[in-house]
Amino acid sequence: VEASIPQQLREAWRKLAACEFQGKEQFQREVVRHVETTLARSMYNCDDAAAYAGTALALRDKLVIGWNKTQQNQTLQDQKRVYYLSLEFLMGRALDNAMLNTQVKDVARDGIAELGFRIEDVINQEHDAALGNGGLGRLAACFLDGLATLNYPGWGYGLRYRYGIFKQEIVDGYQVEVPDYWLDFNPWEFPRPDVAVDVMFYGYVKKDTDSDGKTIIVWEGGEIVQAIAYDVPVPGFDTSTTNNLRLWSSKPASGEFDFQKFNSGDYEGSIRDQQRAETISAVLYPNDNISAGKELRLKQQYFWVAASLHDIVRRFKKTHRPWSQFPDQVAIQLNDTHPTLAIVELQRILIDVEHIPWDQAWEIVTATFGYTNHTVLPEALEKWSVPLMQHLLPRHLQIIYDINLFFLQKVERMFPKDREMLTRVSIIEESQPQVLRMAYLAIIGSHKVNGVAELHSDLIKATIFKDFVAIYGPDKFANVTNGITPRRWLHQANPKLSDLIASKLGGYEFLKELSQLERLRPFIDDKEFRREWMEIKLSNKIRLAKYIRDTTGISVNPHALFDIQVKRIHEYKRQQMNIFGVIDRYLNLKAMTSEERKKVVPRASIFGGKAAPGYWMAKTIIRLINAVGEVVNKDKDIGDLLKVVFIEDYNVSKAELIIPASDISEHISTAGTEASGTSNMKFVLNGGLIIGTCDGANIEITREIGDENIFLLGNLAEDVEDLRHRHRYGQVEMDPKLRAVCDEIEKGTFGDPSVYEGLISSLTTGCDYYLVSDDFSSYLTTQDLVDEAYRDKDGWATKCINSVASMGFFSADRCINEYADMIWNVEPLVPVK
Ligand code: 475
Repeated sequence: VEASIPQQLREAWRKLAACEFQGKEQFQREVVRHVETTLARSMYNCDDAAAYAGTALALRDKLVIGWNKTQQNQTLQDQKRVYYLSLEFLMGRALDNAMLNTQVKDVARDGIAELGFRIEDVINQEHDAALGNGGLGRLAACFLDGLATLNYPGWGYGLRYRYGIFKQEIVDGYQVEVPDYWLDFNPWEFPRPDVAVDVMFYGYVKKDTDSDGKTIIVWEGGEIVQAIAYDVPVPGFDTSTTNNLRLWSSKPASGEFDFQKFNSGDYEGSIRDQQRAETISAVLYPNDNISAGKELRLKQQYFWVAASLHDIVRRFKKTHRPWSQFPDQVAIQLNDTHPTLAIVELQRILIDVEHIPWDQAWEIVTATFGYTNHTVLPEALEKWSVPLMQHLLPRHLQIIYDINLFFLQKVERMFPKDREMLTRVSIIEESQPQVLRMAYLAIIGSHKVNGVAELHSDLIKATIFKDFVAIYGPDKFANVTNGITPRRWLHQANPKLSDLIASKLGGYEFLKELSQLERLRPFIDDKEFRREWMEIKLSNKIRLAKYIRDTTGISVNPHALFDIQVKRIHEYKRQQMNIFGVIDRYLNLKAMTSEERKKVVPRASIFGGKAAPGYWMAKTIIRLINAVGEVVNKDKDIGDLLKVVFIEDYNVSKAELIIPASDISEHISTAGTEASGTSNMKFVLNGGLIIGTCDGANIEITREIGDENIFLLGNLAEDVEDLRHRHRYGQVEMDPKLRAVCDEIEKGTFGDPSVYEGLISSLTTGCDYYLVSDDFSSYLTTQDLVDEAYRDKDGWATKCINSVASMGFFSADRCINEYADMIWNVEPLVPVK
């Protein structure tokens, strides 16, 4: 590559472009410079917010240098890259993570203290980047951290929503949604006005002839919206590699607004187009595991996919390679079916724009894409209406028809006479109106399909994608069990535990090679080590108890058993079973004599999580949790023995506070419904135990840590179908304890019982689809075992430490390496100095 700086001057340039601070003083100088000049403030009006801004900008300057070098190196090395397409990136806060990954936190803590601030207060000023709903979006964020840490040339592509997931407020026990305008001050993004892509919607398709007289297909006459790139640096841990997350923002293609309309007095009309265009990237759809099928969502998907592919193709074309080499240079991973149109868009570019024959083009396409499935819930499987697709993307619909035709021809050759097979596997479902089954399109257009935990990967092969296994053979389907980044979820969230582990293992290597946690085992019998370990747990519980008291006024005893369930509120996750269990516990306590009560293990039941705004049952569950809290927490008979807390607005930064404080956490989905779960891994890695069903990654966690270290309960996935059948035919007697809980609610103990009618009828007339009544008694017995185990403090500590020692497998790094080997075929690069 050509450099604009002459050879003889480059050394001087390099010296000035250093990735690190030259000590504390330089850090301080940079912070003060940014506060004084970038923000135009002085020490007389520098508050925590300004100190945050100064610190973030000082650090950002350093990140950018590593980022530039990485990008230049990746261009020079010209190796295969991986692109992770995800509609959600739930990044959380960036400052602490950037300080830790670049190892300047100590310098920053001291430096900022001498300027009059506490680093914790500064860190707490940052707004979460909450461009995601839950598991799927946070997984994408952990993957970016893993990719950068392992020096893979890997980019994320997403949407730059103006509003991330809503903020949750609890008013009179109910969830209220408040918009999350997070872009007020965001030092972590770089607008790239020069990276702009025109994206077309609507229009018509016509046949034409080119200059050689060949027939070509032209899609034109549509509405054009412009995609502008915003880049976010993603620093790896203990490496100079800083990868890129590119987020697209929408704006009108032609200037700011319509001058003609403006001049003719139609002021409102003049900005209408602008608003229409900007609406595309305005807001994240707040549904987790639900597909709403709205036109605007489909527009978001195509807008993002078209801009990203244009970018990827442009980068490839700069290398002047033949098209056949595209899959040797590019791997694209589809994070669920949300980006499935990328398959169609690449095929369109290859055949309509590059004029490559269909078969050759299709070979390139399928060799490029991999598809990850994250859910088997029927309501989450995306199906787009054919008339909507026809209207919005007429050329893409034609291509989908052709993909389907060639696919069905192949299936017919394989299974002659099996007409039902053709109906079952067709991309088009013959409903009114017809709909497109996006998961099928994703399978057909990818070379590998994976689930996210063993059970889940087996289930998709045996159920929703069964026919496709028969067609393609089992090798097209793989499992990559999810993982989490130990940098954020141990080192950042639980610095004391990370430091203790490092002191025993002789450094922080384990953060890059998590299986080294095994080496903790010899210390298990070391009394002092165990004491320090449990001391740290207590201090994390005190930290959370203080937060709870400050925000809710509820005081929880830090010595109580902290029982935590934090995740999206969903019927399949069964927060309902948890709160019903809490009511059962309350009833038992009320029935005890004061002597009996003395023997009880005090418990704090802590909940957190958002409900989709339109999800009535989920919102009712939140209401019930708060109502139970109101009654229990002020009951003088109960005191410290039971507290019920709902933490408002659960998000990534709150997870960092909550997870290290758990004694036990709940992962109690109906067997076969939670694809993996990732918070289960985070809790165990932080020295908490779990109570859970045989579902998702719980099963593999059990295998790794041993079944003596986990509290498993409930029916198995293989029994679910049968149980549901029995419910439908009224063959299930309700568990008496569950009946008693329902009666208590219906009596009005927790306020107007009509509020909770839906919750109760779901178990009775609603056929109890999530099988709460089938697992309830097992759940209660298992909770008793938890109490019993917690009484034995030493035994408990042994379980916790043993479990942490066995968690190496669940690192996002292991997971990324599996994707790289099995699906992407990409290699890490040697990072630049
Ligand atoms: C699973 N979101 C977790 C996690 O693999 C798993 C679907 C449709 C529309 C909008 N959002 C979605 C999901 O499907 C999702 O978040 N799935 C989750 O993916 C990572 O650990 O078990 O529920």
